[in-house]
Amino acid sequence: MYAQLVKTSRAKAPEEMSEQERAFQARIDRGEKIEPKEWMPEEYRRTLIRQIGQHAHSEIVGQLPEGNWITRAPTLQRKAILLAKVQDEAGHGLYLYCAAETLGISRDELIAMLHSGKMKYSSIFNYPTLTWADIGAVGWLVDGAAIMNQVPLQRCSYGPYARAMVRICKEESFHQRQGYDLISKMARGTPEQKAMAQDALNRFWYPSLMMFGPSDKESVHSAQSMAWRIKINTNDELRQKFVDQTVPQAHYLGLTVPDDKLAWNEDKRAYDFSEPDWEEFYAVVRGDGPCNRDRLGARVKAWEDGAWFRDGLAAHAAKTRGAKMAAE
Ligand code: BYC
Repeated sequence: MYAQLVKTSRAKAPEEMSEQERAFQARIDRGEKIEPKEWMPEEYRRTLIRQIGQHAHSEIVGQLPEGNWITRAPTLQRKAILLAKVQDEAGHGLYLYCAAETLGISRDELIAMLHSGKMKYSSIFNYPTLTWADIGAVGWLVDGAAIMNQVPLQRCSYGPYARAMVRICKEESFHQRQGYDLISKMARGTPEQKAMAQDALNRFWYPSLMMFGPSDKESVHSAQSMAWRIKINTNDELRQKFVDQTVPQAHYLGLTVPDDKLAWNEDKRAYDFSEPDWEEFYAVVRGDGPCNRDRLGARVKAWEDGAWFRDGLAAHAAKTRGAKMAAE
């Protein structure tokens, strides 16, 4: 069902397309939405399964670094907020798995591919949350980067994905706001709290920049995905927007972005900044990040521990169906 795509850094040219593919591309160019039962090129379908599946997995795995802090939240209010946020992320995973299922793949298949390492999830969740300030940094930076990437996806060409994004983006903005609120309390707190906020920014800055994917010249899928409006912006465009939005927030909080080369460039009316360490990025994506084994191990264990419950649900559904049929 899912296969690794042929690596290509360019979009298919019109002369390489069949008549049907040209008509499909014309629909996309007119801004029409593609719906599940309509004809689509096989590669379009597979690209969507890859991206939506990876996005869904990111939401589910993304619960782990924050879930880790629910029992240690410093106040009842912070605990309630964090609980709501982590619960939202489970919901986002569900909308996205449902959107992927409209493309003819089951949730079980997607989850099996996550567990076997065949499908990815966002690199960011392979970094640990070491202190309470990290929960602020995750909301401020990680959710901030996520929104930057997801707002344009509300306009993507595939109807179910675009519609799922509308609700997800609304919830993500609450997530980002709570992170900013948390980190500002820390940044304006005691010297020790401010130091924790700075340390969290130091550790999460570059991993957050990596969330947008490799630089445009290394991005294998961007050209074709943008032609199909599965992606609306390039990785570098969104990374730049994120830096431009976040640096003034850091200044306002009295925190220092850990980048000696960071400077406002009046000509381009945007910041110049250092690229993340791409070797580290690829190592994390390959499975060699600080927490990859723990994260995947936790997901696999949760799946195995929940087998009795899924079996119970399936047995109950079969019984109810049987009773209904007998009554008809
Ligand atoms: N991490 O050709 P490229 C959240 C892979 S969750 C891992 O540029 P593409 C949240 C990429 O898959 C936010 N892998 O790819 C949840 C490809 O490998 P394959 C998640 C990455 O797809 C809980 C290769 O590198 N958001 O918000 O055109 C708590 C080449 O890359 C990453 C989404 O998933 C990465 N960061 O562009 C808090 C958004 N980047 O598949 C928050 C939807 C790249 O060929 N996804 N790779 O083996 C997208 O917008 C795009 O898929 C990406 C990558 C921009 C991420």
